[in-house]
Amino acid sequence: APTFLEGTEAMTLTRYVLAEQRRHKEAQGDLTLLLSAVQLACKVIESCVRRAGIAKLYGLAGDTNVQGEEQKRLDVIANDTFKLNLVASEKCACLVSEEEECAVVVDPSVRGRYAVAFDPLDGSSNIDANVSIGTIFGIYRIDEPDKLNTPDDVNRHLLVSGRALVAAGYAMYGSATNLVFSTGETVNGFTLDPSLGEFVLTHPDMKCPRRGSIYSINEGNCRDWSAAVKEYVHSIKFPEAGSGEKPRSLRYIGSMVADVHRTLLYGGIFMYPADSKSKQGKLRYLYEAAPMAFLMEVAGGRATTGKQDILDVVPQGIHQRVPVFLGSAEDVEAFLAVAQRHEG
Ligand code: P6P
Repeated sequence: APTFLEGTEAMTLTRYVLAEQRRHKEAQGDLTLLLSAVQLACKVIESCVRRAGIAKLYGLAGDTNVQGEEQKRLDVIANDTFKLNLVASEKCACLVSEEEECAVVVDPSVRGRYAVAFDPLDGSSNIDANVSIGTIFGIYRIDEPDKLNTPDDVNRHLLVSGRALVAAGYAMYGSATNLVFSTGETVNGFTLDPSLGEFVLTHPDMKCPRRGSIYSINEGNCRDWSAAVKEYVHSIKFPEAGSGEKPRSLRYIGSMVADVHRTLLYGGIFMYPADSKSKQGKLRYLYEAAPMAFLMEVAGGRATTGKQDILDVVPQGIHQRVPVFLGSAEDVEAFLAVAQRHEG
């Protein structure tokens, strides 16, 4: 087709979300507008991340600038960007951010009926090495938004299991910029086309392969793993003779969005277990584990703490951590069989 048609044929994220809204007659368009705010925030963060290296060179980001002013670090910029766009959508009642100790209650004059838990720039310690990093978000509906007056009120509404999620997703700032999200029926992946400034549908109806040939874990912690994790990892590195199994490949990027995105596409298992150093593991429930578990389950994968489905956990605090084992259903179930044997 002639090039001028390119921009008109693409299924953009904006068109996709509007089509989703039309498919749900009862929808009033609030989630559409909220997702539009999320999309815009991810585009702004993407632009900041892309420029950070050069900006830092000129002392404009993550350093002191020419006036000697302390520049905001990228994750603070990302947090401010995400928060301000969500508040500006007037669809949020409260926000929980990895960067904010307490929940943020939105002013009643611009309050909506959704709560968003987000990690504005997960993996930001990797940015100087130009490793893929990302934004993770989970969206909940708040039934009585006018009853929210203090962060404790928010806690009561947000300290619920991930089964209450109405949508979740992540943006990944890698060699391309992806935005992967679901409202519960299918998982769809979009890629930012810089020439259009639009996210374009590139991965419709993503399904996590039933089993994979990759395992993803920080082997540097193996001394502190539980016996079950040690046994499971050993079993996939040294398959029994005659089992017909080949040793798995290890891929560990150290940036959750990148490790989960690869697991969703290629299959395998991503693990961040609890260990003797971190009794609850490292990853946070509300804005890392639960949103990724939501996506994995919709895509046909599994996500467990080793004791229960991640989505069944009811967090006790907005920054609670949980052990994470997620990915291909057969691989996660093989780990669970080992874990249950050690529990028993
Ligand atoms: P470790 C990044 O700091 C992060 O929060 C996740 O994105 C990532 O999966 C994990 O920590 C990596 O942790 O201990 O292996 O460096």
